[in-house]
Amino acid sequence: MASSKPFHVVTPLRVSPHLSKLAGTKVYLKLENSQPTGSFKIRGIGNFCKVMAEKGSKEFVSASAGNAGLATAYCAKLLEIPATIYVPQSTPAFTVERMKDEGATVCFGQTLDECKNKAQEMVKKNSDWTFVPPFGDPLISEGHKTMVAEMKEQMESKPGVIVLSVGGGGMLCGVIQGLREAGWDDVPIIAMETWGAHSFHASLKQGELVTLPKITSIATTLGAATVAEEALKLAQEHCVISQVVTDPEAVAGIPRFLDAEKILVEPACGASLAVIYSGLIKTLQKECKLPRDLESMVIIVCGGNNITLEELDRLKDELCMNHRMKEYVECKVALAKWNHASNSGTFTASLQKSLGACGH
Ligand code: PLV
Repeated sequence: MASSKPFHVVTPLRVSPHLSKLAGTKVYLKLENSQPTGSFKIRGIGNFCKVMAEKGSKEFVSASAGNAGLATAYCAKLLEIPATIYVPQSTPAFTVERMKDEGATVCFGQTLDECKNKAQEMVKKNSDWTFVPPFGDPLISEGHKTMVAEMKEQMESKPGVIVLSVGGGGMLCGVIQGLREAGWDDVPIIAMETWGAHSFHASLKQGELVTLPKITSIATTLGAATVAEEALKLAQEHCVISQVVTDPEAVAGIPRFLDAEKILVEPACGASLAVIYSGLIKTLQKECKLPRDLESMVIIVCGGNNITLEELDRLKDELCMNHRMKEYVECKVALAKWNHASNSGTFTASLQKSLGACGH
């Protein structure tokens, strides 16, 4: 039965000497990875499920890339309400297993959008069932807002900037609303995404919602083809610096962060860490988008379940293969051009060497 206590816990906020040294400013980590379901998602989803249970919902049906679904399964179990979670095929087996361990039924779709359609169809047929969205509901923002209220309690003064990752923009909405309530309206936000999951960046640039034709990033939990309308609206009212990194940049910091902080995170979270590991913070300071004497920054360590050491190795291999393939194609194009120009049809030693270096 629903209790008055929230499902999320108050997470630690602590300084990272390792990242502070690299950034040249005091870096705080808001450790959302320490939530019971391994990511910040439980804050918003927990609030949503609690309210829906009070309204008499008899079953939860969610569509998620992993973390929102696990949060739904966890809350449903505590509320003694059955849950069905639709996940894209790309969701790792160990995340699916964790959802099942919480008692949920797991079904599959090709993409997150397909999962959403299937889940909503199921709910339409049952009037007392509830669709639990991964983002984009005021009750979800309401839950995510608590992160900022906690920061206010935990910090002596307001942060110079907050770094967070954007998928559908639920966390962004909650943080902006939380900043308003805390009287920290002037704290800028760096909103991080990866190319191939950059629907927020594209929308902000265009000034209207943009739908990506396909999610191609390996940061699958940032893979919302379209962000929530509210996220774009709030971002247009607040100082939000939208930045996009490559998949290799999002992954490169993960082992370094693990070594230094003993915390293993998903690429979705690696995108936020790339602000420091890829030197973005210094570029933003040089471009005067952030003050040079930045007093402090908070990185929301959003966490995530779609990662293990084995999965990290697999991702690194996949990225390396993609990189090699790109180099191979570039070499082939150069070769075709050369052949065309010389009309000799023979391989040059140097091009052969280049192709060899690409592993072909
Ligand atoms: N993940 C959602 C939506 O995916 C999901 O279904 O789990 N960091 C992590 C670890 C996340 O799991 C997510 C969202 C985000 C960041 C981005 O949060 P959002 O969607 O509120 O911007 C597509």
